[in-house]
Amino acid sequence: MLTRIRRGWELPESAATPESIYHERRSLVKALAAGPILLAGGGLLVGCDDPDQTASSMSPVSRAHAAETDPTAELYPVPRNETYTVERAITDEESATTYNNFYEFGSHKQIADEAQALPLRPWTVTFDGMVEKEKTVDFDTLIRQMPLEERVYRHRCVEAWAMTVPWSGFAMKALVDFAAPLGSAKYVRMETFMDPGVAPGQKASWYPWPYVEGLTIEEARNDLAFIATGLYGRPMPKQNGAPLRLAVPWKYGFKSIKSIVRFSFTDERPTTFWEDIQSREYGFWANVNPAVSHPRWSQADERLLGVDTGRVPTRIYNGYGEFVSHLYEGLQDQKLFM
Ligand SMILES: Nc1nc2c(c(=O)[nH]1)N[C@H]1C(S)=C(S)[C@@H](COP(=O)(O)O)O[C@H]1N2
Ligand SMILES: [Mo]
Repeated sequence: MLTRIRRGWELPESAATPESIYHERRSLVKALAAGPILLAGGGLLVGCDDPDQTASSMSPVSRAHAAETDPTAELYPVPRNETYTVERAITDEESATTYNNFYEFGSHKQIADEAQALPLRPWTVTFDGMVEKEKTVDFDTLIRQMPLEERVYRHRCVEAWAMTVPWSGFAMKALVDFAAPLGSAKYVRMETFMDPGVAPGQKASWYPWPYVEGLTIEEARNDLAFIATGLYGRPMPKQNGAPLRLAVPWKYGFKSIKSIVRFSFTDERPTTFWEDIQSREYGFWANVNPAVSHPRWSQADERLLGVDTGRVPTRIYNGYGEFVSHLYEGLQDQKLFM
């Protein structure tokens, strides 16, 4: 039996590189003892710190542009909703599309090349559980029924790095209305695609694949909860969670599940991917709070991707308290900030 071990992104950035190499070597040794884990494409599931391993003639950003052949490309750009404009500078596109967390493609940040293997069409989205009528719809049909807009949001990873990016997409509220949940539904559980043939990380059996996340219905209907289908005025790059991913900017980044295939409505709180791995460190709520440290590092400040300005203070609810703090009144006894 493999022991669950800490993975790269569970570490603060300062410690991530050396420790993840250490842990991943250990996990590799254990995994090899349990049987070979040679992956499709000939790679081994180990920390990939060697830049040559991800080098290619075409940068991920160029490939994001190549997504213009996407059948939804003509929908972009979409009008910006200025309600959510933030005071921070927008992160450069190169940083936001080349420094990613997407464990399906590796437990390191340089997964943009590997993620290009993900086939995006056909892509269906299933709505099931406590809904008026279960249904599966084609993404290209679904997106055309949604009120598209652009929102500039801050994103705060639990590892204490942050970015500010223009997402295109639609309010999650519109998707919840489309799903027509029953009045008795209390949570929405979301699931990422499952295809170890294209996503070698999913061959790692010590993770509870597929990636699962969840929100309460009230959170999902909150104005800030957003389903992102694009980035920087174009369809979503694969490495950022194409064709649709969640963006809940008041929560740590791991809540913002990528490449979603299923929305299930339920009256039971779903167990999420990271909660399943390490519930002492990653909870269901995961609201950003600089005053509540992660068990292994401080959450007081953060590093902005792509700039060299030093660390900046982290804010409660990542600065979005005016929109969301009311959701948590009366829940103070719960672990709202992990
Ligand atoms: N399916 C899936 N979704 C995921 C992840 C993942 O590994 N798999 N990583 C999460 C984490 S930890 C973060 S910080 C964000 C990163 O999004 P970005 O790569 O677009 O910055 O995606 C989140 N969504
Ligand atoms: Mo994250």
